[in-house]
Amino acid sequence: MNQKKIIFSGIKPSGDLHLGNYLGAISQWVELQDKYKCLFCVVNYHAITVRQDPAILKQRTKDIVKIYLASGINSQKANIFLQSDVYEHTELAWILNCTSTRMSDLNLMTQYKDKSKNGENNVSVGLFDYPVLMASDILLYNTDIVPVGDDQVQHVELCRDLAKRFNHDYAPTFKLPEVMIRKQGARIMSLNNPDNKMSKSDDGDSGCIYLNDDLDTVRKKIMKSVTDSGNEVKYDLLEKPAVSNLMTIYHLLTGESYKDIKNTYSGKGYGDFKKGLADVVVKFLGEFQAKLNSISDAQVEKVLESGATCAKVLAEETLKKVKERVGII
Ligand code: AQP
Repeated sequence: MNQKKIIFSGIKPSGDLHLGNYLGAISQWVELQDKYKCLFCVVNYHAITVRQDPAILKQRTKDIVKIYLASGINSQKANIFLQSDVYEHTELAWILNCTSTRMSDLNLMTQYKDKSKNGENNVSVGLFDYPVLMASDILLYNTDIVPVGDDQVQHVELCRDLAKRFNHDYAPTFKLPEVMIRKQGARIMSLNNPDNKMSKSDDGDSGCIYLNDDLDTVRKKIMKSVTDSGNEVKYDLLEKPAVSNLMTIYHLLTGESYKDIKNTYSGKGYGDFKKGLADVVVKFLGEFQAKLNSISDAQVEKVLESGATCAKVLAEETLKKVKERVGII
């Protein structure tokens, strides 16, 4: 029998989701659900690596499930579940911490370096260790492919290294997952600064288009976005990183090629292009938010209950094997 390959990916409820999360990750997942066996998780234990308001965290966790559903992820085809409903994630992370992870591995992680640059005294051990929990998320399900934005590539590579080390030190146990990133949209940049990625925990939110932003705010953010020197609308990452980023958003939401976008705005300048982009994003978000508002809390509960039950079957099997190898009774 030709078994479907397994896909795992997740998003942490550490803030409201933005267009980068949607274009870099979720929209890609929607395309994959017909071809692969997919598990899409809300990784809420990752969110508490930085301080969260408990009530907001609970709400955001459920809101992400609504976002998955509104984006077109079909819970009949893909398994949607919460990380905290399957305790095997945290248990495997502890085992991998002890058996296969070196401090030197985690010291190399650039995301940790970026997030702790204001001083390690205020940074949790969890933030340092979170790539190991992410490795556990992936390895528990015999994952073949991990579709992510490009900020997560280094963490998937670490996951492969930990799996190889465990397989070598004990016995073949884990499958080695491959990373999958989109050709375009793997790193949507801030509207204020094309050197920084659009991020949930960005200081100030004007560079970030949130999926739940009101539509007037979205229009204003786009009209205020930084552009590059000159006035020609063309895709050129070196000379025009800001305009190229805006063109990527336009391209991904409309399906129009960069060449067609350039031709449409030829001789018109940045102002007209931004107006056109604002129309595109507002249309997309208007429709998206209408779908989002039609999803009930009861629907979310139901999806999560069956998602956790299915995920647990796979996770238990892997963890049992791992504990056996390590000698944990
Ligand atoms: N700007 C982005 N462009 C493309 N993809 C992105 N992703 C995140 N930002 C962009 C992808 O979205 C998925 C979920 O990410 P996450 O929630 O696990 O955490 P993250 O990568 O750290 O995302 P944020 O928004 O930057 O969150 P904070 O600010 O809380 O750290 C991943 O596949 C990610 O690559």
